[in-house]
Amino acid sequence: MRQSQLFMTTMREVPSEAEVSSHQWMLRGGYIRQTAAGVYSYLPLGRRVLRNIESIVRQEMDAAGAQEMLMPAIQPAELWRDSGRYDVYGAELIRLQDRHEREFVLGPTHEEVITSIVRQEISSYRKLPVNLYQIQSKYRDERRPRFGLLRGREFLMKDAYSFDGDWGGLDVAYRAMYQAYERIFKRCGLTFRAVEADAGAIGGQGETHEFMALAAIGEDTVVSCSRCTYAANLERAEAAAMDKAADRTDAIAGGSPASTTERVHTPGVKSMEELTRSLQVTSAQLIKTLIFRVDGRSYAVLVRGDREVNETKVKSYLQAEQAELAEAEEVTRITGASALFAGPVGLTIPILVDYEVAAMVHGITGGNEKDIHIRGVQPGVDFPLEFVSDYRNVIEGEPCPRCGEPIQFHRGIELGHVFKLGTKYSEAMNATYLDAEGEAKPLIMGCYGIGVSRVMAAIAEQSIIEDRLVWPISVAPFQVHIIPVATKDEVQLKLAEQIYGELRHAGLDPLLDDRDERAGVKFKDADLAGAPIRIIVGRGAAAGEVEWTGADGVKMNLTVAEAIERARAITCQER
Ligand code: 9G3
Repeated sequence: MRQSQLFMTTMREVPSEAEVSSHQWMLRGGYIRQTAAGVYSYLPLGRRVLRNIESIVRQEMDAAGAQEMLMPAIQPAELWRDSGRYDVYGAELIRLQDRHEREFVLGPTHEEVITSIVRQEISSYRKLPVNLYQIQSKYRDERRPRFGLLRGREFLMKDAYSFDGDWGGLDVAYRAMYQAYERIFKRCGLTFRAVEADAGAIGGQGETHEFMALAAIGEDTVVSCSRCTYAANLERAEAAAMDKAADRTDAIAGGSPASTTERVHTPGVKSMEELTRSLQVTSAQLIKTLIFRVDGRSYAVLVRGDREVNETKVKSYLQAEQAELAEAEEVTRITGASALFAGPVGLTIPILVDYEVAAMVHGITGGNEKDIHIRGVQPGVDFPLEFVSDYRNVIEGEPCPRCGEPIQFHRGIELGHVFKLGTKYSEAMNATYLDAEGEAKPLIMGCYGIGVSRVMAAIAEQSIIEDRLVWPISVAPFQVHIIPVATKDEVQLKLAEQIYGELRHAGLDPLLDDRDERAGVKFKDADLAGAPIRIIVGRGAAAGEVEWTGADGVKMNLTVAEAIERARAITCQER
C-alpha cells in the first residue's frame, strides 16, 4: 500500500484517559478511535491487525474441527427467560424493545441462542459431536470501561460451543479447544499461561481454564507455583490443605470444653490496627467476620484477621450467581453493631468458617455490640463449625497446594476462557437428543471464548519495547515498511519503487512511504505503524544497497536481492 493513500491519522498527544501504553499507542497510531465510552471504531491499521488475529483464530478453530457460523447480536428476551438468566443479570445486560415493544437483549454471549438452534436441528446422537463457533461483537454494559480495548462495552469475541452425547466426548472437545488455544496464542506471539479458573456466573459442571497474557497492567492475578505446573486465577487458587482443622473439629467432638469467652470493652476502635494495638495482639489472633448478601440471603464469613475473604470462593461454595458485601445498615440489623464489632457468637445467619479459623484454638472476635469485643472465643464451642471450607485469598509465598513450594503472583490479562458447561443450558432449555436406545438425553455442552479485540491490545502491551511498538510478524498491519529518505532523490525513489514492486510480486503487502515528508516525520510514523521489517532506502541506493532493520531491531546493510529474499523468508513462514 502507498502511505500517501493510507487513512492513518496520527496523534502527537493522547487524551489523559488513555492510561495504559497499548491504549495510548492505538490512539497515537490511528488504530482506533473512541466513539463512546468503551465503544471503539477500528481505523484501517487497527482493522488489519484485528483481521490477522481473526485469521489465526479461524485457521486453528477449523483445524480443530469446529465449524464457523454467525448468530445475531439482537436476541429475544424469551430465550434468556428460558435459561433463567434474564433476571440474574443486572445493568450489564443491555435490554431494548423493538417497534412492537417486544423485548430483546444485545448479546453479551450466545449460550441461549446456540442452544435454541441446536435443540431444533439436532435430534439424533448420529449428528453428534458438533462444535460451532462465530467471531462476532458482544455487548456488556461495563460500569467502568477502561484501558481501551482491554475492557470495552462492545468487543469482538470468538465464541464456540461444543455438543456431545457423553461426558467423554466433552473431555475430547475441551482438550481439542485447549490445544487450539495454545496454538492460537503462540502464533499471535503472546507470552501466556493457562490457569485453573472459576466457572463463575456461567456455572456448569466441571473444569474451566483461563488463558492469561502476562502483563504488568493485567487486572487478574495469576497464582503459579515456583516449581510444579500448578497455576490458577487468584479467584480460584486453593489454600494448601490444612489437616489441623480436622483434628480441631475431632477434638471438640470428643467433649465440649467449657467456654472461655471474656468480653472486652474496646471503645472508639476505628480499625483492625487500633484493635490489635489496644489489645496487644496480632491480627492473626483475630477472627474477621464479614457479612455477605448471596443471592439475596445473608451469610457471615469468617477468616483470620490477617487474611482477605475471596468472594468467588464464597459464591462457588454456595453455587450462587451473585455475592457482595452487605451494606452497613444490613450489618447493623443482623449483628447489632457496625462491621468493626461484628462477630460469630450468637449470630442466627449461616456462618461460613475458613479452615484457618476452624483450626484456631481460640480467637478474638467482635461482640456484635458497639465498643465490645470478645477474647477466648473457641471455634466449635462458641459458634458452629458447619460450613468449614477455603474462603480466603492465598498469599504470595505460601505453600503450593500441589507440591508445597512457595507460590508466586503475576498480573494477567484474560485472553480466553474454556468451560465444561455440562447440561446446565440443555436442561434449562430442553435441548435433548435421542440416544442409540431412542432415549431423550440432554446435550452435554462446552463453551470456549477468546476476546479477539482484547488479544490485539494484549499483543500491543507485550510488543511495546523502549517506546517502540513492533508487532509480531503474524499480526502486523504491514509486515514490511519501505522508507525512501530523500524525497527529491530520483535514485532512492526508483529503488524504493522497485523493492515495493518486487515484494508485492512475491505476494507481500508492504507499506511504501511515498509521502513528501521530512525523514524525521517518516521515522516517527513508522514507529507507530509498527512494521517488524523496515527497509530504508538512503545514501546506499546508488550502490544498490538498503538499510534493513528486523524485528529484533538489529540494523544491517543488504543488497536489494538480499532484502527481498530475507523478507520473503520471514513472512511466508509466519502467516
Ligand atoms: C451476561 C452478561 C455478562 C456476562 C455473561 C452473561 C460473562 C456471561 C460468561 C460467559 C461464558 C462464556 C461463551 C464464550 C466463552 C465465555 N459475562 N459471561 O455469561 F448476560 Cl451481561 O460469557 N460464553
